Amino acid sequence: MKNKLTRFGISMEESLLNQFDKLILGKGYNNRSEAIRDLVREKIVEENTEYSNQEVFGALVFIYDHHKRDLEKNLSNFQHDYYKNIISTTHVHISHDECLEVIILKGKASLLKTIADQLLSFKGVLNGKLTLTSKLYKTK
Ligand code: NI
Repeated sequence: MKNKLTRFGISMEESLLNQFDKLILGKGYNNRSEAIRDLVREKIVEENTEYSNQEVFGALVFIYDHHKRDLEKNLSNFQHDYYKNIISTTHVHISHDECLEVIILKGKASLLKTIADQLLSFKGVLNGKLTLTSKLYKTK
C-alpha cells in the first residue's frame, strides 16, 4: 500500500522531547518520524477498537489449570463456536498442572473482545490478555 508522506512541524517542550528521544532510542527507532507514526497508528487502533467495527487481528494469551474438571472440553467447544474468527491455536504445557494457549483471532474488534472476555471468565483460566492490532500498514 503506497502512501504519500506529508511533512509537518511539531512544537514540544525541550524536556518532553528529551524524554521522548530516550524512549525511542531504547525501542530501537532510527528517527523521530517513524516513532511518531507508530504512536499515531497505535492510538488509532486503540481508539477505534474501543467502539468500532474495524477488522483487526488479535492474539489472546492465557494460562489455565488443566486439571480443572471439563475445562479443556469447554475451551475446545467454545473455540469451535468461533472457528470463523480463530486462525490458529498454540498449546504449550508449561508445568505439570498448567497449560498456556495463544489464540490468533481475526474479525471485528468488538467481537474479538467479547470472545476474549468470555474465554477468560471460564473457571480455571488463571490469567490472560488480548492484544489487538490492525491492518494499518506501515509506509516504508
Ligand atoms: Ni497442556
